[in-house]
Amino acid sequence: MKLIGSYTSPFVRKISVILLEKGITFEFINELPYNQTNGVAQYNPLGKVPALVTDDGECWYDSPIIAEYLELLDIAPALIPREPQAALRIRQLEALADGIMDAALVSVREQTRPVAQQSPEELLRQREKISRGLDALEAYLVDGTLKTDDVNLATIAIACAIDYLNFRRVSPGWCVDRPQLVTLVETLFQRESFARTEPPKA
Ligand SMILES: N[C@@H](CCC(=O)N[C@@H](CS)C(=O)NCC(=O)O)C(=O)O
Repeated sequence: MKLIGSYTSPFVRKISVILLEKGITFEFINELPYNQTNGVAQYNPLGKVPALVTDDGECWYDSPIIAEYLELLDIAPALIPREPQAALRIRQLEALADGIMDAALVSVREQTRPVAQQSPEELLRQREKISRGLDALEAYLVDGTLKTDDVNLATIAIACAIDYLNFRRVSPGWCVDRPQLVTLVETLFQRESFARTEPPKA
């Protein structure tokens, strides 16, 4: 299997962690999707990473679809429950974490523009999405929908999203008043799959 991605993408990290947790061997093809010339479009017409190429040459994108594909291989540990309603809940929480990644990514891209062209309103809009998303996740931990020692698709996505906030210094105060979320991600960060996929220090 080949994973096409970049080492700093939280979406790619989510898939790398899943592959490592399931013990699936893969080759990492490093592509930088924001570079003027890159090879991503041959795997995903949208030019986004991650993309996964199977040993049969089939190509899968984007990250929730890749996660679903990997789950269909039926390799332990299961990261999505079998019961449809419970599975839907986990996928919705994954979508929430992915949305936090999207908002962080938009903020980072906005801040790469010359200061005079940056939109403070847009940056605020994205910060508010992140803040509401994190509050919702904390509430799911408080009401028991999620547990701080769960290892599943949702918690993996959440930890990847939060470590991307740390890495890019977006919403640096995210941990204030969100103690359950802090415990969840600190627990996950101790796993080998997270240690091995830490984004490179700049
Ligand atoms: N919904 C997609 C989002 C992937 C995504 O936005 N990837 C970024 C890197 S973190 C990318 O490749 N961006 C390139 C672009 O937008 O042109 C997924 O879950 O795979």
